[in-house]
Amino acid sequence: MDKKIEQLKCFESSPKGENSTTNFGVKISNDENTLKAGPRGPSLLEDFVFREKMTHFDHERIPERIVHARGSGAHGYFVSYADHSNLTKASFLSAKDKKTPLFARVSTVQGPRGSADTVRDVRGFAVKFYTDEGNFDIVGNNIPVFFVQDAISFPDFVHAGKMEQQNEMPTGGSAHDTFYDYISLKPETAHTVMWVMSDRGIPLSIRHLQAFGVHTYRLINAQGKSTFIKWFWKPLSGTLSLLWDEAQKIAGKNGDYHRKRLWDDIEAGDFPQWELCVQILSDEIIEKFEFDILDPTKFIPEELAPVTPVGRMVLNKNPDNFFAETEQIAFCVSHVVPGIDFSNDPLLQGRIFSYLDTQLSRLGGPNFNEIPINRPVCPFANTQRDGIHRMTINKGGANYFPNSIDGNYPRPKEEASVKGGFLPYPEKIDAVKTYKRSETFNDHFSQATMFWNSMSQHEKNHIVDGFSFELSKVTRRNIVERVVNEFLINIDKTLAEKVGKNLGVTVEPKVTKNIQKKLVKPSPAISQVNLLSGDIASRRIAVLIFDGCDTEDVMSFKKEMEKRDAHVDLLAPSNAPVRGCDGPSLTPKSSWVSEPSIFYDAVYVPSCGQESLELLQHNGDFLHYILESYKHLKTIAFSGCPSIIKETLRLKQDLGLILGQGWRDVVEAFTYSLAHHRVWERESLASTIPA
Ligand code: HDE
Repeated sequence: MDKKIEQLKCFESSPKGENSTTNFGVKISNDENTLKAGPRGPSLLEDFVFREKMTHFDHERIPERIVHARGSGAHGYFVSYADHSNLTKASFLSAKDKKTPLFARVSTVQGPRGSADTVRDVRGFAVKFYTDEGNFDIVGNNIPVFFVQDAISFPDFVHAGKMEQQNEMPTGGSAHDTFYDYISLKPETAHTVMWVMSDRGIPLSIRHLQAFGVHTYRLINAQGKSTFIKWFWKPLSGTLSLLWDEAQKIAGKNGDYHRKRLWDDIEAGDFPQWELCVQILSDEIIEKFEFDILDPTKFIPEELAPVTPVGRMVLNKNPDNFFAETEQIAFCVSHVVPGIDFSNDPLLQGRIFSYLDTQLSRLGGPNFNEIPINRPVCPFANTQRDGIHRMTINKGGANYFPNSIDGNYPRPKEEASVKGGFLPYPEKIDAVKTYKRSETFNDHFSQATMFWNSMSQHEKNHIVDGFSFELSKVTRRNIVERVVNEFLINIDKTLAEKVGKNLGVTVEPKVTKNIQKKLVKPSPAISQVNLLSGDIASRRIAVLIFDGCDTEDVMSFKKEMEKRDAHVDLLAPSNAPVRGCDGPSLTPKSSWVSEPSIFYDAVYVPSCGQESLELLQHNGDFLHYILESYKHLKTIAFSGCPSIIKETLRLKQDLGLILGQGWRDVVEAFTYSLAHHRVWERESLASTIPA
């Protein structure tokens, strides 16, 4: 068992076979009636059992995170691929196969705790490594750049992006006036806004997210050598997204979609995995890079600085208690370990302060490090004492340093650099205090344009659709016009024209002062077309079963897909078992209505007899299932009954709409198409489908 899980075990409580008591151990004799003056009389103040229970309940909520309130977490571990001590003395990277326990939490940013998972938003991706030299947190996002360059702008940005102050709308979305007002007045947001309006803003699931540390950090080795790096998480399942229509429908049908998919995969033993990579920024690369490595609105294309895997993260255990673990975990950018250090990125510098500060109010005081999920697995000691909910019983006479009473303990490690104490990189600073921002941060549009130019045609279409949808919700016309004529136009003329056309805005570019633009080469590595996993492992397939279907065909297809590590669910018109044409009945997991096509990546319809075929042709739920899957560009296979496709639905057969006689006929084409995620060639035809 890993060290963290072992540590958490000490705090577990499972009251099997135990009688209930008050929190102070007094056995409770009646837990359904308050103490009253007679059965019909008033309740008595002396009823301490009732008062304790009710008081606890009244205080069961803590403030939710101001951003990233909605999140899902899991335990896991990290395995280092090698001894990376040439780069860093961080102990978790010091040996091949070294295993470190961790907890990861993935979140949306804007919405409150109860908001839907599939809204268009940035996703937070925070990982706490419980290393043997202290906790190390990488608090990253699924987008490699950030909206603003300096931490002092963060509160304004968040106020503008979250629900509007007068009416708390919209919940968890950026499609509103204040967001677009702010970004169009703040050109440095352009690059990140492009990523959010792209498919990256609507991920398929948590295991399909790429993630990034965003800022430049330093790695320091035992010789004191510093290397600038960026952190990069690459999902082994590929980087995949939903379609916007799908994302919106899922938000209504199952707000917990991402949370559930992660939970179910882990319960099924299908553990999500990512490679942790570093992008090493050698002096040569930094020189070639046309932007400042301290500017968090810029990212360094993989084509310029390759991304080297240093280890692998596996999420393999769901929390036992959401509040105790996922809610109370406290990520802090300041949690670094020897061998890792910060850069002077002004956004990062502000974050080093903000995270610790926010935990004080969220978790109620300075002892949040003692909450089980936050405790390091290595020993810890210092002279900090007392405060709300202090749990440690510090013994001995000295709560100060230096002291002569307790042998001068606790005291810092001598020769810290050699023996493992944290030492900052001794960067020489000789500067004048100023509020000025570096001029090397001035180019706000070149990389936004590069992002656009790196997209495939369908990805570009989605960005146009994303902006058009969002801006159609903005009520103030002057803001919409400003977005088109002073913001999008500086990114790309076609983008501005297409969005302008959809909104009825004439493109009349305003001359924006101080626009400096460089021609930056596209980066194919950021197009999701190039980020497929190449297989169908972990993908979800709906097999539609019904009275009269061929059960042998169903079960053989299911087995074939499971061999390829896909998840297969049998779904029927209702939750009742169906009768197969050949005798045996099949029990569905659920019904077509409660597990609609939007929850799946592909659909299979087994062969059946003529009688069933006629019933299917008149079953609205069935026809809707197929049409909606078709509209969402999914792989669909019919191992018989092609007349439904050809005559009833009049759909055009394509690479992802596979018709055959029996499962053997369709299985390879089905696998191939699903491995490509969606049938993009179908997109314009699919827009004609009324589903
Ligand atoms: Fe955060 N951010 N942030 N952020 N952030 C928080 O800390 C903040 C930024 C990120 O699962 C808060 O514990 C400032 C960038 C994640 O618990 C708060 C600035 C990146 C999470 C905070 C930023 C992030 C947070 C709210 C600009 C990606 C969720 C609750 C200077 C690199 C962690 C909390 C979790 C959460 C502040 C910008 C990622 C208020 C001041 C850039 C993943 O402290």
